[in-house]
Amino acid sequence: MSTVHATRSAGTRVFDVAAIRREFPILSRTVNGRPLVYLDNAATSQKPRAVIDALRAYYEEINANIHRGVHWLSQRATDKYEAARESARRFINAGSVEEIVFVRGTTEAINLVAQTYGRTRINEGDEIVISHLEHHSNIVPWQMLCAERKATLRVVPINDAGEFQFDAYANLLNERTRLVAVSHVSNALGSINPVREIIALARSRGIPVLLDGAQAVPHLKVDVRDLGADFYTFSGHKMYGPTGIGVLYGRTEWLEALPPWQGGGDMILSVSFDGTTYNKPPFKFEAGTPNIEGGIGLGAAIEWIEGVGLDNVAAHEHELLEYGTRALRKIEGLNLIGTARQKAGVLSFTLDAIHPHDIGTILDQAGIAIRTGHHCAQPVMDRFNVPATARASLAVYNTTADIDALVEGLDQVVRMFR
Ligand code: C6P
Repeated sequence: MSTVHATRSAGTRVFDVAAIRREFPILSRTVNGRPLVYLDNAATSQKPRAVIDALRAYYEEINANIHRGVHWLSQRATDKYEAARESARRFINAGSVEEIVFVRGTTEAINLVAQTYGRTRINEGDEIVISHLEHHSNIVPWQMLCAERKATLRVVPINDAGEFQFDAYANLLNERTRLVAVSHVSNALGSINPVREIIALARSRGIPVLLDGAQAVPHLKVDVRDLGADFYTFSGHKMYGPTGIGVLYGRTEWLEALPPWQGGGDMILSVSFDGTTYNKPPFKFEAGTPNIEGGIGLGAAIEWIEGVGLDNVAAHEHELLEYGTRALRKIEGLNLIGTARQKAGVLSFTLDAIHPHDIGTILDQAGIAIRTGHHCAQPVMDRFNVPATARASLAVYNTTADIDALVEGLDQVVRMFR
């Protein structure tokens, strides 16, 4: 467990963001001659020393293939990798480690469900319900599946604030609905969806629910059992861990019932030319040598977050979001897109008619990293009649000084274009 950075006593919060920042080596670098201001955390977060050290220690001390070797190194590597699975279980409060499938990331997790649940449970005339807020990863796999299975995709609308329309959702559910797949938190707007209610309604009608948790787990405490989710997906790289590793949580009854997706080593019990028997979950879904360093790094990231405390993360980011919202609203011509009442640390905006790519390029000259474009959520852009937005997204190491730098950078943008 890493250093505890924050404590709660008698209801007061002590939160040492400067100490947290010192744990992220990259945050002390300069970019274009200016101190780095990193506000592109929804795309990927930076990594603390604890994660970088865990990756290095794996290669320097225990590198070996896992689940296969009787030798000492292989056993140490297997133990570390499986300990990370237990950390992931604890992190989202899954019932058992068998419910934690390691995958490449959220995209692969959703595709896995589409290829297993989808191909065996969805037939001609069936319906899948998603929302207008989804990332392409939670749209395209379902479109591909619907084309193959002759099923229909139904889309829950959002309002002008970027909020999920619950009544419309209730009206979309019917006896043909076979799955609800929605984001927990929107990457493009930051809206936090009412997932508890979404799940309760679907499950009361016997419909399973997949939640895309890519933008939720770094920012708020997730308890998959309390939520009642059937499937929950997330990516390590957005939560201070490495790229190329993520988690598909699936309830035991689903993972036992569903067929494997990819075939290969590790996912079998025995193979002969007469047939193959499959391993039990989660290994049934983990063909081939996995991302061992990624799993171990994800375990380190989870321990690091637990050391800070997700309540502290959420409270800090909420304060910053409010500070940033107030500051951006003062800029003439700036239009905040995504003003949901329940919102995570995302500030998406347009500024006059200035193209977001120009905004991003000018900010970059000042060492400020934001994302510009459609954020892999083109239907959200269409909903607000914009081709793209500029998006600043927050993490636990951001400060009000970062927001001030952003505002100063935007003033500079305005000066150049007006
Ligand atoms: N969003 C962003 O800048 P992967 O690439 O598999 O780790 O995650 C895909 C994904 C799925 N769902 C949501 C809600 C996401 O935000 C993302 C990734 C990044 O917003 C990169 S496009």
